[in-house]
Amino acid sequence: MHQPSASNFVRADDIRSRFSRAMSAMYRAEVPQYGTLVELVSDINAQTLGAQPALRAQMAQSGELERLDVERHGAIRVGTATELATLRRLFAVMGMEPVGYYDLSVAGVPVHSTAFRPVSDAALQANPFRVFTSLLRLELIADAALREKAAAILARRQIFTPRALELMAQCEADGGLNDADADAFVREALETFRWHSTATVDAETYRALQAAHRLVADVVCFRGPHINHLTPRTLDIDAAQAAMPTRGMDAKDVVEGPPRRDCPILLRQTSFKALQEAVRFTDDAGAHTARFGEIEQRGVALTRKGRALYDQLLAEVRDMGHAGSAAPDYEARLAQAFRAFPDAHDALRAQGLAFYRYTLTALGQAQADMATAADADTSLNALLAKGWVRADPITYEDFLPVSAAGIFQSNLGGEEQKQYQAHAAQNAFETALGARVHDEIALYEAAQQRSIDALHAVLHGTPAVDAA
Ligand code: OOG
Ligand code: NI
Repeated sequence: MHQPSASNFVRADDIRSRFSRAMSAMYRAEVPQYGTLVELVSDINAQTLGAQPALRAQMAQSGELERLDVERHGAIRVGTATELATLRRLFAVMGMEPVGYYDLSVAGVPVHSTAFRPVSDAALQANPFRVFTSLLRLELIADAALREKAAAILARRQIFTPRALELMAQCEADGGLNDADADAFVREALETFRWHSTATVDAETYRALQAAHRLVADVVCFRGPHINHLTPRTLDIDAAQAAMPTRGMDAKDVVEGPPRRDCPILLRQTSFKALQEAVRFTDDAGAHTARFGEIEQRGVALTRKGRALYDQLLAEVRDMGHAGSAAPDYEARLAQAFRAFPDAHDALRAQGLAFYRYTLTALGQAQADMATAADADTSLNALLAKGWVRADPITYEDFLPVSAAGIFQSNLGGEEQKQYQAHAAQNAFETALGARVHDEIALYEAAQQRSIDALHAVLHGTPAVDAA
């Protein structure tokens, strides 16, 4: 009988780091073009850091420099509630919790999604790796016979190895995994995300499901939810986008998300289009298109007010001429519309559009040490004005539904335009998941508030609550 002992447990953050490293190595071996993308990003990051010594110094100081080359996210799609709920348990072993609900049906993609990610400041700092996880909405397949067939095919598969299931249960029972078990867990978990070049269905079934939607075929016809992309962080996404073709990559047409700005907000993403790969159906040879490579650049997290402004401006641009992001002047229109979004941190903060982490400066610490602070005006604005406190942008750790739909398109050859009469079904998603998802904006709000409470605890010995 094994003797669990908390002191021997590997930290969940470390298991997540081991897992993301193993995924990266596997995906580079499986999709060589992804390795080319990683090299490109690393070259562009080196150039950017070379040209901006201040950025390099700041990143070195915060510890970000050493983590620059670790992957930031990946994505998978599953077919059943049991698969989703078991993934929740698998990711929990690595300290990843479901955050956010994304309804992609509005964009013509028959899935809804969450992101499994670390939640605490310390865990995000240790390794922010996340997995965007989509659940197929079989009810959106119009043909009842095909829908039932898809459900029956999915019901027959087991996407987790027996040992992975055992280790999840062991971790839940004991509260952790020791070093050898953690390594075994990573090895076994990896099997779920591996590519299978043999489909579980015949060519005709594949074609019928593909006609319902290409993503339906992708989810239903294989033994597991192959990882469909990984995403490193770039320091200059426009330069990387421009350079992709010079290294033989077929880049998607536009960078998703906000335009290039002085103060980056939310998330910008682009990818090379999914590759056509040879597969074997049970009766014939064929091809399948699912796997690609993506890059991301993150900015400050927005408040509900900031997010509403973002959504409104983006909708204005996309509604013009109903061309979405396909129109040739998209970038110019995007930049034009976003002039209405303040582009200085002072303004973003003062107008309550973005979240910041407040810390005491050396000057503020000196005042606290001399106990002169207790009598002073300690509203945040006063503290910032006096230079006792600094405000650092809180990074956006989540995804954007319109952008995600644009990234999904890289799988769909661009011509797939389905319309679904569906609406968001967060309750159904959470029932399948077996848990509620975190409200992402509440998490940023709480992170900002923790930083404010910590300040006031130092300045007064008691936490205060004023956030403005
Ligand atoms: C997920 C697409 C969404 C992102 O970065 O927005 C995504 C998928 O293609 O399965 O990964
Ligand atoms: Ni992605």
